[in-house]
Amino acid sequence: MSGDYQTEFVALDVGDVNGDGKNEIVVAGRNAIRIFRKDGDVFSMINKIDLSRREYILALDIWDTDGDGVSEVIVSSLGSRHSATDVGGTHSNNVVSSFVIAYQDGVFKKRVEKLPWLLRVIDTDEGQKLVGQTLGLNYPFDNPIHEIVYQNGKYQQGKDLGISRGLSVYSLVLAKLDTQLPERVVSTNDDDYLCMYEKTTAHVSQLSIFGGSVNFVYKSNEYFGGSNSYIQYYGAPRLGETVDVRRVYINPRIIVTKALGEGKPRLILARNISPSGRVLQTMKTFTSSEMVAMEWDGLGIAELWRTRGIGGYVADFSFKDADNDGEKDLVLAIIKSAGSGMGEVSVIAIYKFARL
Ligand SMILES: [Ca+2]
Ligand SMILES: [Ca+2]
Ligand SMILES: [Ca+2]
Repeated sequence: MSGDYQTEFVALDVGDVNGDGKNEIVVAGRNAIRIFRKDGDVFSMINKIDLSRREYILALDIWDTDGDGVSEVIVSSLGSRHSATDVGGTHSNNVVSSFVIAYQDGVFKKRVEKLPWLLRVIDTDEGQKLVGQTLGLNYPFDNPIHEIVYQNGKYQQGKDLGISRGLSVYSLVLAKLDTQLPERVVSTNDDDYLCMYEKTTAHVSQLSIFGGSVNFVYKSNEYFGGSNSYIQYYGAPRLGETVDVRRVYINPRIIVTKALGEGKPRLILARNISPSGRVLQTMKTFTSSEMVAMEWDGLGIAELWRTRGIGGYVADFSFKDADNDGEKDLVLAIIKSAGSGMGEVSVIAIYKFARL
């Protein structure tokens, strides 16, 4: 466990971002990125990159986009066309302004900025892919999800991955959960249920009645994910409502992993727990959480294990070797006091996988 940081962590990932052969833990707040190193019992911050107050970071991934052996920091950010106070505010002011930080000549710098996609590195049956989704006009996640490739010094939109429009790029994977199954989309939906869909370019609203569509193959009974991070947008007023400003929450990532010596993939998910339930769309207060592993049991996606309750809200997590001992660790960005009005206190927790 790291010390306390008086800020709200929003995203975390692990990888070798400076090319020294060891992994770092990279954590984003709303407009700063911190790079940590875990060496034995010593946990230290080796770099902090302060960004403009106009940035509003939504997500972060570590991945080697150009294949040179050193990973880049891929950051999804919303900028504002207007004042900083509008950032993350009304959708009409939102403009996606993502960027990639690379280590060059001994310093971390923005390699490219103002990328138009909400970006995520997702697990697929063919390995990890960088994917992107432009911001939808009526609903943030209405647009198709494309692979993003790095070619000739530029990030470019590649092929459409056949993921239903309407699904968020941030909380999905493409997985063959059993050898007999095709690769399918596994995603936490807006209501925080875990869903599985066949690949299709149809909008998810056309598939959204479970059992009513051959493409909608599974929906969980339990909640997963849960987030305090959101994009606001204008939607058509619903019956009985006058306010048309909506929030869509950025659900935490889903990770696919395989246990050693086993062929069957499993999903690792965060579950943030709110004493008030998930009723109030505009106020989610999570006071505790747990990490859950799930696998396909032939009928549905069943729980394998879960951690003990965690005293805080999990903003993001990674399952990579964070302390460089050769074994993967479950690394969590935890906010201990989200929504308390007392100011945020964040910590990084590392669970040694052997102990799970
Ligand atoms: Ca390194
Ligand atoms: Ca690289
Ligand atoms: Ca480790």
